[in-house]
Amino acid sequence: MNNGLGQEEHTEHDLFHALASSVKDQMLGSWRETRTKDGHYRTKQVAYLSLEFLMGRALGNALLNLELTDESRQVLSQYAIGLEALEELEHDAGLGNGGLGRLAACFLDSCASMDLAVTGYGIRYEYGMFAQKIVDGYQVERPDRWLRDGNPWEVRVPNHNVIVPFFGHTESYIDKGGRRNVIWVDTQDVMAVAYDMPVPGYRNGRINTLRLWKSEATDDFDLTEFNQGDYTEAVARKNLAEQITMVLYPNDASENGKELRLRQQYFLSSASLQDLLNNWVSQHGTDFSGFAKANVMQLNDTHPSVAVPELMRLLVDHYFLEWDQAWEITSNTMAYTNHTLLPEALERWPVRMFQQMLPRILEIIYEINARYLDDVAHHWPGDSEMLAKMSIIEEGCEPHVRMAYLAIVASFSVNGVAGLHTQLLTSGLFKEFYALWPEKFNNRTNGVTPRRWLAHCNPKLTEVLIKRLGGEWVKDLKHLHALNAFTEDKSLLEEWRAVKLANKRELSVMIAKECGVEFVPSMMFDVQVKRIHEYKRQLLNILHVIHLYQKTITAISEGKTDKLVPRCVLIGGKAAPGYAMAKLLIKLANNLAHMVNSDLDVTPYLRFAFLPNYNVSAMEKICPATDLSQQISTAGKEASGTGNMKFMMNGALTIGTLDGANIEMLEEVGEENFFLFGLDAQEVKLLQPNYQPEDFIKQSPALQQVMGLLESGHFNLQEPGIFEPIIESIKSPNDPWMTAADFESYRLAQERVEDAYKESNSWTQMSIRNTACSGRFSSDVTIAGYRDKIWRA
Ligand code: 21N
Repeated sequence: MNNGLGQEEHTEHDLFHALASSVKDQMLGSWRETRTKDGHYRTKQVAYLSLEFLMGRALGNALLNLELTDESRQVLSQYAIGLEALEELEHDAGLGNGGLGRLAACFLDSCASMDLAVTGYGIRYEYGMFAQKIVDGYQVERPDRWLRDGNPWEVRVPNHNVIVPFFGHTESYIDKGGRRNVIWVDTQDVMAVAYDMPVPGYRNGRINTLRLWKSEATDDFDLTEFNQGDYTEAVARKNLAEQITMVLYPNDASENGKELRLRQQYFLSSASLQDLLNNWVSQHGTDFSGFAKANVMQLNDTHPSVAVPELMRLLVDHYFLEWDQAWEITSNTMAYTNHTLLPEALERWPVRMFQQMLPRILEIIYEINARYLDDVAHHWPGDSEMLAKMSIIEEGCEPHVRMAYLAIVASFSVNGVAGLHTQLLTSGLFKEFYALWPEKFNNRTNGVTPRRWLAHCNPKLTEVLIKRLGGEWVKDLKHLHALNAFTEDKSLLEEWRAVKLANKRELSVMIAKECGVEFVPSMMFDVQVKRIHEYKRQLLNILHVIHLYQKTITAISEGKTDKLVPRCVLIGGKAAPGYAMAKLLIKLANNLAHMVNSDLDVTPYLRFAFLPNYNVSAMEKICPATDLSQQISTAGKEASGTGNMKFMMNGALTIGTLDGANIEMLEEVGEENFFLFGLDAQEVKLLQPNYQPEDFIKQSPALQQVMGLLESGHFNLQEPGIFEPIIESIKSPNDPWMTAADFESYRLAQERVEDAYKESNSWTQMSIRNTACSGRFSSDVTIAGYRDKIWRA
């Protein structure tokens, strides 16, 4: 191995870069071969279009997939730093908010590992997801300049530059053949420069590509302004172009409506489609008759759905296809994945914004809409209400473009991300579309890659698994089922317990460092890490910690502490910077943690920490060390969840509601190995109209006590009244998340957890069964579904 590590390398940081660069160099040959092979279009090419790719670190994953871990360790043995420590020096590529972005990253790993020709297209944000600091218990956001020290993985490929137009206006003319053509003129052009990142498959020689676009000013920008002497104006415009890919929007699960966001979406969509068409033309010329058979674009939510009218524009305006021909191609290449049912997350852009920024695109959307509404009129003759309801344009004093409708109309496939989610889509949000085109709708339950989320992040468990089962499970996770035969094997139980304990020890080192709280490995580790959102109900968890705190104090005063099951509770996650309630929940968690951890009578039984800056790399340490995974969203609100699967794979037990993929996890592992509680989606919907939280509070002495302590100001002695909005939300009949309604059921489920945890052997057996039954949640299974049922690749 050409390790590239010269004697002159001094800092550990240089060493990281040297190793990473050398690993990348070793991929270059296979990378080129993969490109050449796929360039011949023998198999279908898939473009996965996403505004987010939450890749995390690349080194450990690359070494695992390329089978270079041992060799690297050897090379490093002559230096004073271990491989794990070196891996820690890499900045996370935090180019995503949460589940949707991380799903895209897991999918890339699965596609490469399953030898599929899939290219990820995204944005090379200069600033990824913000870094979260906690100051006085409050979240403070810090910019994440992840490229500061350079990115050893990326390759700038300027020969793939394309130009993306903005603003201007349209004109039409009749050409020599008598055809009316449209040109979009006086545009402000932005250059898209491709940066490629390698995506190595698991030990199969394939290296796929993640192509990230950076916006730059075009070289000949504003020549007229220069000539008129407006030098400074012209240079200032340069910044406008470069702003587009400056920063990732950090509002997960809520639409934000900012103009710059729409510019990012169009920039990504246009650049990626131009790239795909350029590739096609260089191979086949301008005959597009075979294009739809050879290409498919998977839209990761509606964020890149402006790709629909953009593909029409390129085919009609640039390559002069007839509308019907272009529509045939577009509607046979687009596939749309929906990730949420929350109405506040559905993207709607003001028509006025399109008119200004993308005038040609708006014309095309109108044309698509007019033709599609003809179909609607045929299906529901005389029903003008239905026309208004299903129109891509939402009328009103400020008309909007409904992006989900645009995506559905143009796609041959629309999928949800878990069984319940898809069912709710077809029976609720999109039911009229389902009536019109039932054949478009399908479910693809999410998954996570077992390479990163088991083999890489949990080497100790991996060793145990390999010893018992061999290594096939890394490529086919269903093999883990064989573990079920070993649940009576005493030596396996011993090893399993020892691995969990060692992982808990490692996590407690991190928690001590990041939170200043000592987590004791012999205590139960109870974890909820995910974005902070009311629907995910971190509040329910916090209320339960308050209950445990009261229960512990009572037990101490009554001398009955022997009944307590000692536990360490961890919450982590980021709040969208503009989401006041989510930020207040973080403050409450931190104040509560301070109260709990400073009571030395309590800490033998209960400890509580809020982990700052939860991200992909933190999860790699957290999920192998977790005993109990909290998946407690209000039923019907969490589309799928994917953290739930990472915990299950690593042998955590789940306390959860019948929501998202939890339902399928429960199905796989059985009720006896899962702590189920709460209302189901239907019950939530039925209760909603006459919900009386006060009734639930009255019926639960435990919740009454918790509310009493919260309302007394016990957790905000120096800050009177600050938690009023939280207290109000629990007591409001309009609380859509119904926290009070599920509290008692949750508390009882937590008691079942304690009883189960006391029986160390049977707990370990349950843990083994969870890992054994997690095979269905490999993203390889999910991708096999996309491949066979959507892509036909
Ligand atoms: C998640 F700011 N959806 S993260 C689901 F405008 N949507 O909640 C989860 F740029 N993000 O249940 C599921 O497992 C996961 O997807 C994978 O399917 C997420 C939406 C979003 C909205 C706006 C913006 C950014 C992201 C912003």
